[in-house]
Amino acid sequence: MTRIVVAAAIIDEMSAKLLLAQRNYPPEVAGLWELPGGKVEDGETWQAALEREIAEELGMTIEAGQQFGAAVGLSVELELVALRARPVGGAPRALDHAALRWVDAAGLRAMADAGELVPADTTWLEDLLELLA
Ligand code: DCP
Repeated sequence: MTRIVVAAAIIDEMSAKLLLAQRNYPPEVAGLWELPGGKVEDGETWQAALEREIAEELGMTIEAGQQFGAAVGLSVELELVALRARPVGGAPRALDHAALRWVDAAGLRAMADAGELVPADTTWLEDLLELLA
């Protein structure tokens, strides 16, 4: 059975900035930046899974919303989907990542152009730029 990995586009609406997280592992993607998230557990909604993963990895509370963009097949077993999210409590901390960064649309495009995003997440570039516009 396919397992779903959910990833969060956490957008601060006041500053129109998106939260990116720099991966520590595995070596192929270490140093690259992603929308943070993780695997959905059995019986969990996508939104609940994402809220749990973000609390664990970033120590912050979010409200997860609707899916946007296309789903990305990562392997035979894993499919990656992106959900919109709103920060509701706490400042993010890199508990599981190398670093965190808030980027505006120009910053996101510059990082994509420089090849600094995790490959799968580049699928959502145009959708993310629209969310930040
Ligand atoms: N992934 C991705 N883009 C994201 C989030 C995840 O391409 N924005 C990929 C990386 C992994 C898979 O999804 O191949 C699972 O992501 P996790 O961060 O959950 O991977 P872990 O290595 O942490 O898995 P585990 O939770 O089993 O340790």
